[in-house]
Amino acid sequence: MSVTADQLDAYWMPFTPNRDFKQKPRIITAASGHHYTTDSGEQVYDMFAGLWTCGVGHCHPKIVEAVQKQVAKLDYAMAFQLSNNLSFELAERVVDMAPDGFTQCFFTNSGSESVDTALKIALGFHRARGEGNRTRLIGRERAYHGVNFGGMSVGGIVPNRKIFSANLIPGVDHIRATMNLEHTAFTRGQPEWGVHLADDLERLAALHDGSNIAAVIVEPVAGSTGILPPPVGYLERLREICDTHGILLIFDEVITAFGRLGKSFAADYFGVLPDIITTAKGLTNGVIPMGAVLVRDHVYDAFMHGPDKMIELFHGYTYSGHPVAAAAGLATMDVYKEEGTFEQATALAQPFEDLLHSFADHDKVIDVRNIGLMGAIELAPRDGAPGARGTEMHKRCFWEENLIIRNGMDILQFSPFLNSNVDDWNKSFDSVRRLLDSID
Ligand code: PXG
Ligand code: PLP
Repeated sequence: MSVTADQLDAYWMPFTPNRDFKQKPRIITAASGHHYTTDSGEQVYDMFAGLWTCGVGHCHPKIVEAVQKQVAKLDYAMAFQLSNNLSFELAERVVDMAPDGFTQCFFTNSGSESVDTALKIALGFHRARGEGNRTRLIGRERAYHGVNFGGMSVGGIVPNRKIFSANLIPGVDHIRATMNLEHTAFTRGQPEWGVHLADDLERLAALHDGSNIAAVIVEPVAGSTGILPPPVGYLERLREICDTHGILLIFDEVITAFGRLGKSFAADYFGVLPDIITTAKGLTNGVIPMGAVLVRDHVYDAFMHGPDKMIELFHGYTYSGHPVAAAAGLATMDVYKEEGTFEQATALAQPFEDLLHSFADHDKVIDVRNIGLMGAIELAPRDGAPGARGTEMHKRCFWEENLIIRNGMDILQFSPFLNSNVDDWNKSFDSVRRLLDSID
């Protein structure tokens, strides 16, 4: 069942060079477990677990069954002033998994919506406490926080911001990214170098006065921009500075939540407690779009004043807490527990690290980085053609090796399943090496 050439036109694809793609499309028609089926019937191994989404594999029978049952029972119920039973159940389950003190869960439909929701909650929190002057938001260079206006503004990816530059939200500043190949190349896990970069936040607090800053948002491990594990002590230092100045700390865990580092949340993995956590992706194993913002009690409590018939937060989505998505989420939480998914991920982190770092001495490789089940191999760019080598690797892995990897410019990225088989990885990395040896 292939897409015909004239059917390719109407779909404006996201984050894709449309004209190039449509000359030679790569189209998936089915998936099961760790493999996709292409429109030409090939089985392709998925080394990206969807798009960081499908940690326990594609079309997991338990999640499929839950969704099928739910869609026939309750398709949708009005989300404002009314709700469905499953959204309450899922909120409770997620909050139970979260670090101590996280008591509330606000549902969204994506990571981008989770980020904009979290930023709005941060602003509302301060205002509710009589600190409406705290409006400044701090992000970080190289950060990805989705594509909505708030997330784009605190984000630090230049091409994503470039054409919107005049219309980004005002009052945003950025601290520096934590990577510097001179100091951190080929580090396994967290680099020893770079804790001082957290002091950028102290500098911004001195510049603007800390009392004007609402929140700082960081990915505990920067994902999209090529896997940047935080320097040792860095997240702890951010927490300290936030405490000194009364700034809320938001961890954007759209990628890192639900087992990617072998724990429920990166906050647990690093032992650093933020005030707000944003999630999506692994919440439903990618089966139905859904995100969630987790909030600590002091943040929620600040809103719970005034007449109890008043809406406390003027914010929400038509599909917040969608019952079919919530059914997928509940089944996903069951699978994580019953199959010991996070323990599986923990056990796989070392073999994954070893395989990645076996590329360290390759002449086209300038860095290898990893933490948990997040890994990157950074290639030297071709002279005058940055990104060309990485893109060619992605395409040739697909066409010649039946393997999905992702590239951001010349950084090859790997987001393996949390329940991967190491034999599949051995084959996949053999494929990567074969191609790396043969390309220009
Ligand atoms: N925050 C973070 C930290 C993310 O990683 C988003 C927000 C936005 O989520 P939505 O669901 O709106 O896409 C993300 C998404 C990549 C890649 O190649 C990563 C994401 C999306 C697409 C590609 O690493 N992360
Ligand atoms: N635009 C219009 C005209 C709408 O009526 C709505 C919701 O009712 C939205 C945007 C927002 O859609 P959603 O709640 O799905 O984010």
